[in-house]
Amino acid sequence: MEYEQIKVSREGGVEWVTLARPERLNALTARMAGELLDAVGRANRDPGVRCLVVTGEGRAFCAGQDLKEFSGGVPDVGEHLRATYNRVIPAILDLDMPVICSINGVAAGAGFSLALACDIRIASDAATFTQAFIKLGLVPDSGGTYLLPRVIGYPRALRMSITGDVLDARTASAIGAVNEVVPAALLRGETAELAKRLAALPTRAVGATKNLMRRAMAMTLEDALEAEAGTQREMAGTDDFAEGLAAFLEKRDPAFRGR
Ligand code: LHQ
Repeated sequence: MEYEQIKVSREGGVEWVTLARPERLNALTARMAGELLDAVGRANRDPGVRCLVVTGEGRAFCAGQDLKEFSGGVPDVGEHLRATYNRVIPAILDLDMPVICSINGVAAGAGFSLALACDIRIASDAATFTQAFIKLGLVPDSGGTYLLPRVIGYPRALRMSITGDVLDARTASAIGAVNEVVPAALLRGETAELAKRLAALPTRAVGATKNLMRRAMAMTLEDALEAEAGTQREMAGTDDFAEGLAAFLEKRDPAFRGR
């Protein structure tokens, strides 16, 4: 698939996916959602990719749905969501590798949801966050009702969602909406460094940890213990476990290969 609205580039084991409609603050379109889905699927099938970074070009991360696309008439919004973001968000959550969202500017509406679907959020000090939906008379979508309460807790998530208040990066960090905040000029370098570190991890165990933890949120302890036992058995058969164990016994750093 030819990409028109995103850019994809590889640095070592790290795949950078950049939303690339800066003149519209990287607002999402059906086309962009299709491209994101394609890029995520390709990364997951490529054993050379062991970490994915999502970021935005220009001064914004993502302003959510491109509202100008609806100037000629609003489509069946339910069908639009099912065909677009409802496919992209689970694809990111299900990626068998760590996903960093490098938030370079405003993350609004579905753009905020996109950031919430990633595993680690690193933000520029110029970034802002808003559940913009309510200002349009809409409810959070693209996983906003599911992900935000899990990330920052129900009371804060509900308040953000019904007020549409804009959080600055420092506040977002204080309440756990982002993992870290760095000066804007350092964002790319800090993201690259973190991504490189994550890409050197035992990728299968990282992917399985994501999967287990997400499922465990809706499990009993007994079921979570059983799921851990089954997955751990699988992990104990990987090359990376053999390497991790050998490195420990030989008192050296492990060299994981992601398999
Ligand atoms: C935009 C957008 C935008 C188009 C800025 N679209 N052009 C909902 C409904 C149905 C189906 C599926 O999904 C969804 C999910 C959603 O995501 S709903 C939420 C949609 N997003 C919003 O409501 C956010 C709207 N934007 C804003 O509130 C502000 O633009 C933010 C806070 C993002 C940034 O504010 P500023 O930094 O002051 O920038 P600006 O407002 O001056 O915008 C710059 C340009 O970007 C401007 O265009 P212009 O031609 O006037 O220079 C905006 O119109 C355009 N833009 N967001 N979502």
